Amino acid sequence: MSSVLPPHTGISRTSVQRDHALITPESHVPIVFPAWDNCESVVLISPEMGAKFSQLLVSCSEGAALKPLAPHEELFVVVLDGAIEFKLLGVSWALEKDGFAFLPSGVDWVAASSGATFMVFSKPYIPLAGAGEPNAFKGSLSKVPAEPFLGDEGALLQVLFPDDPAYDWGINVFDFEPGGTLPQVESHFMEHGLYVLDGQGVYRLGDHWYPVQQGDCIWMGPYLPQWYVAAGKTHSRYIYYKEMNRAPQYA
Ligand code: UGY
Ligand code: MN
Repeated sequence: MSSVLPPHTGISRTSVQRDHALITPESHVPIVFPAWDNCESVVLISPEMGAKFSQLLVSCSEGAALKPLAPHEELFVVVLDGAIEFKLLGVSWALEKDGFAFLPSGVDWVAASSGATFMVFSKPYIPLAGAGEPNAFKGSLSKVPAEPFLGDEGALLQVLFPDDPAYDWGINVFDFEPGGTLPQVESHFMEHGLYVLDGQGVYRLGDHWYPVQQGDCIWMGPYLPQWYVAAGKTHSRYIYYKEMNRAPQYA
């Protein structure tokens, strides 16, 4: 996405605070991981800023080859553009735009792409006695049903993970009609990592109100007061990470 900010002014909408962060495209700094050939990654959220998970925006070119960066970490990948093919557990998964996959920790996988932009969420897996092991799965955003959030038709929610305590996190997509809002100012112990897929709005994060738009990323730490209004003339959509199915001390 092109920046609307004038060059050479030192101005950026990026703001990193103790309990939240807004990371906007003009401040992205891509890096190359040795295990990911022909890929550049922007580490949008990481434990370095106080989060317990990571969120990466990855751009791959012709001949890209990837394998797990940290084998103890579970991964969720969603394709924003192009295509990527995963091989794991004896199967091949070809993901195109809107395709997503969950890869459990400890599973050996490789991926190849001739060009793709995708988002990765990852964290160390936290087991729960008696809950079983999470399985790999795949899907497409275009096929997951959207339900009104708390009965509000202006805020539709897609839940991408199975409803199963084996999974210690979830990824959801919110689709707001223009003027749609989160129904309450939320404050909860679970963290969020969020990426705006479409449109624009205003996000309340603690005592700050930030204009946000497609391409922006937000980290919300535990208990951060949060609220959103879709402020543009079109729908706005965001995808977000959330801890699930674990008591606070383990989340
Ligand atoms: O699931 C959630 O906690 C969600 N309603 N939060 C958010 O969108 N900031
Ligand atoms: Mn929330």
